[in-house]
Formats: sequence, structure tokens, C-alpha cells
Amino acid sequence: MRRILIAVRNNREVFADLFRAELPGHDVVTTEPDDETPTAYAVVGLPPPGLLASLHGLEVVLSLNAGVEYLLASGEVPDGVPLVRMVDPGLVAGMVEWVAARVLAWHRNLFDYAALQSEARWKPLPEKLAGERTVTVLGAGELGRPAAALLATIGFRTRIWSREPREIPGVTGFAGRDRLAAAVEGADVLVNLLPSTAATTDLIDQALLDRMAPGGLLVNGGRGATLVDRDVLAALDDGRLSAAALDVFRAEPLADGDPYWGHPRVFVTPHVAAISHARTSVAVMADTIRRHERGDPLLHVVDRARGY
Ligand code: NDP
Ligand code: OXD
Repeated sequence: MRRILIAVRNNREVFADLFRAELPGHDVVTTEPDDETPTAYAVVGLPPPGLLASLHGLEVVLSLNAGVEYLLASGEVPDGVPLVRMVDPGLVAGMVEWVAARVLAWHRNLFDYAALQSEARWKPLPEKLAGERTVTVLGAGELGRPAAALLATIGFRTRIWSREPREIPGVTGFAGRDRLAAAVEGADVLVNLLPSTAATTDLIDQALLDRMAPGGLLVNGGRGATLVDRDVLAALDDGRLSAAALDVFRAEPLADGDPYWGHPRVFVTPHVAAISHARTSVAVMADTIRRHERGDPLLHVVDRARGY
């Protein structure tokens, strides 16, 4: 009976019951084992330091998160043990909805109308058609591709940027660092859905923001480390950006007193753009375990050299 350790932070018993239903022949535990039985599978979000290193017999580490920079930085996933990141239909749906909600709220002046209502002011604002706006999505992965596809379906002129060329109907693709500036040139909206890696750290800086059309929107659903925060705040203060919708931050939770909290043109959500729902994510992770035990290639294994 192979052991599955559920070491997620919240709702461990909910996850464990769903795993027991999916994989009845396995020993599903929710506390750190103190016996000699190997732990074949560890299901983790942000595990406490030392946990992964303390397990023996690990065959696969299953991340509840799509972004795995914390796990890679810990150095605790043993060499040779595959780390499988979360790719889950619930997570995809959440991110696509959150990105569309933020882009549409800005496009239809809903942030401004909320401010006008707080002053009881009846003031129609100039409107544009979606087809008159350009949106650039950074990251053409599991989340970036469907987000860009929906924005294009709504009617926005949509571009996407990735390392390797990716084709999405109705979306203009750009690939490679030397095409980043072209991807962002004249964009009204910049959406970040990149993973946090050495190559993406501080990528969205003053020089890149200056490529956008004046008065645009920045949407960050990827990771906080991709933004140079002082450059974002400066662009908001002088009107180069008219708003920023931020879900992720360099340090989370966002500290008391952080300038983002009080900025009238910053719209903060607490890393909830897409969450791993227990039901859908356990179905995906159980499928990974079945694949492993059948000897089929695993899907969504993190490339540690690339960092995602
Ligand atoms: P994927 O690994 O599927 O996609 C990553 C994309 O980024 C790929 O298109 C990849 O290019 C591109 N990319 C990576 N590095 C570079 C680079 N240096 N230059 C250009 N393109 C690059 O990830 P997901 O779409 O599943 O998730 C993206 C991120 O979203 C996660 O890593 C996580 O940080 C964040 N996230 C945030 C959540 C939230 O609630 N806010 C929830 C879930 C995820 P290529 O296609 O060429 O490989
Ligand atoms: C993430 C996630 O990577 O919640 O942010 O999956």
C-alpha cells in the first residue's frame, strides 16, 4: 500500500478524503510519518522547512500551486524526484475570470464610476470599443493562453509573449527576450502571467512600462517579483499608467503601510485570482499518481533548470 502524505496548509482532511475516494488502495495520511514506511507521494503547498527533506522513499512531489519558485528555492525536493506543478481546470477558470474581470472593469470605466459614486457624481466618461484597445499577455502557458483567447473573443486586439513561439487563433504571438518590447509597444493593457524565475525577476520596469500607450492598465496575476514596484508606483503617479490590478506581491501578505494599499489607482486582491479547488485539484493529482504507477510519462513536470 503506497503512502500519500497530504501536507497542504488548509483543509487537509478534505483533501485526504478526496484522495481516499480516488485511490482506495493507498494509505493517505495527514501527519508527518514517524515510522519506516516510505512516503511515495507528498502533496504540498508551502511545506514547513525540513518536511520534504525528512521524507524517505519519495517518488513524486505534487505541488498544489502552479507556481513552484518557493519549492525550488527551498532546495528540498530531492534530485531525481519529479516535481509536478498544478495544472487544473478550476485554476484555469479562476485565472481567466479574474483577468477578464479586471480588464473589463478598466475598459468600461468601472473603477472610475465606483470613485464617482462615492462622491455622488453623475458623470458619463468617454468609452471605447474593445477593438480599439490592445492587450498584451506575458506568458503563454496554461493560464496565459486561455486568458488571451478569451480577451481576443471579447474583441480586444490581443498579443501574447513567451519564450518559444505559441500559436493561438486570433492572437498575435511574440517570442523571446528580443521581441518583448515589440509585444508591449503601444499596448493599452499589460497582463502578467509569467512564472517567477531568474529571467522574469524585475522584467516589468520603467523601460517596459514606457512602451505602453499612456494611461494604460497593468494587471499582475503572475508573481510580484516580476514587477519593479517603485517603477509601477512612479508610472501610476505621473499618469503613464491609469490603474494597476495586483493579486500577487513580492512579500505576501502585503505589509501594513505598503504604498500599494493606499494608492487610489491600485486595486489589490489577496492572491486569490486562481485558487486550487480541492475537488478538481485532487482529481488531477490522483491522475498523476495513476500515470506514475502505470509507468506512463508524467504531465507538467517542472523543468528545474528553467525554473518553471
Ligand atoms: P506555464 O508554465 O504553463 O506557462 C508559463 C509561460 O511563461 C510559458 O508560456 C512560458 O514560455 C512563459 N515564460 C516563462 N519564462 C519566460 C521567459 N523568460 N520569457 C518569456 N516567456 C517566459 O505556467 P501557468 O500558465 O500555469 O502559470 C503561470 C504563473 O501564474 C505561475 O507560475 C504562477 O506564478 C502564477 N499563478 C498565480 C496564481 C494566482 O492566484 N495569482 C494562481 C496560479 C498561478 P514557453 O511557453 O515558451 O515555455
Ligand atoms: C499559485 C497558485 O501558483 O495558487 O499562485 O497555484
